[in-house]
Amino acid sequence: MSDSIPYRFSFGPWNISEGADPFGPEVRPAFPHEEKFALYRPLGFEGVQFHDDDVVPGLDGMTPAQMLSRAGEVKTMLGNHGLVPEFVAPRLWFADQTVDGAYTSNSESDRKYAWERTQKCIDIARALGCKAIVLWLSREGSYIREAKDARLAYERILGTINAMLEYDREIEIWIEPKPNEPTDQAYVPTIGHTVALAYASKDHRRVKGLIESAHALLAGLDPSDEMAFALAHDKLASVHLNDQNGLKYDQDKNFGGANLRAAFNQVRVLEEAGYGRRGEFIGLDVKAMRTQKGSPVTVHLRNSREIFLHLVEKYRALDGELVRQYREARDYEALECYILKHLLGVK
Ligand code: GLO
Ligand code: MG
Repeated sequence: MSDSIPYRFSFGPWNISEGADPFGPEVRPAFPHEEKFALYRPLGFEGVQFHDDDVVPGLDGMTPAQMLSRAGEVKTMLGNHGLVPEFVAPRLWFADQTVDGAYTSNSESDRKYAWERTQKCIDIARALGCKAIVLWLSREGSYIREAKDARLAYERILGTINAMLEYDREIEIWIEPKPNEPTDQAYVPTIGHTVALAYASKDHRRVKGLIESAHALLAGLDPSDEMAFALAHDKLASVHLNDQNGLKYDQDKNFGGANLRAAFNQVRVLEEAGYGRRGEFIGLDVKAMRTQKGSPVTVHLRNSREIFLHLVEKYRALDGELVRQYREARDYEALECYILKHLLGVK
């Protein structure tokens, strides 16, 4: 496998996990956050994805000065490890005030909390030297449709995006769509919704998308087509590559672990568009299996990165002229057979 392929990889500290699920105890001891950063480079990763409270734990109870000083310390620590922050995301799903959503909560005071928290997240990102804010709109949705005015909810989300663009004129907002979990139905379920919100915003050039493979699959969509849609609008800011075995809970499986051909097609679409040449990261939002022994468990990150690079090589070894001829002849039977044999490594 060639490591000369110039892709930059990232993950978030939550991807080294305790193996929790709702039906049993955690199976691995918590691994201290601060010690995770030393693991990135040896695993082949240089980008760190953060939630605001990954950078500044307990930020709700801090003064702005305390918050910014802690963010400054993390910036120095990243530099010492040769790492860069890819994005910071406001964690709008743990506080008492976010039980019913954040920007779309029915409570005015809770919506105020969400906005203040978002401003703090932006301040933390800037103190860290990072201009990208990811919005995974976790609880913006409903469990029953009558609970919220959905039209108003979309207006509130757009209003927040515009307020963020005004609050800091240099940041970019990357929306990570997801159709469900923890809510029954989420308000920004697909990249189509994200791109529409971007164009409706006051500065669409600064509003983009982050596509997670599993989230697209949960919406019943093909991740490579979702990526192609965003790329066609020059709105693919980042990806969370992983995999998902059908319509169930969000699995965050290893990239290619459920459907190698679908993983190949994501790589193909990214390669065809020259994704990464402007510094975009290959983010891997993968979780180790609950059954895996050890602490910390990081093999899933190493393996997913390796599979990605193997698939890049597979794409580059594809006979593009043959593909072109099959397309022109509308011989998709032959094309499919060629692709499957190519993936299997047989002639
Ligand atoms: C959950 C999401 C989550 C986000 C992360 C960054 O389903 O994938 O892991 O990617 O919170 O915003
Ligand atoms: Mg994700």
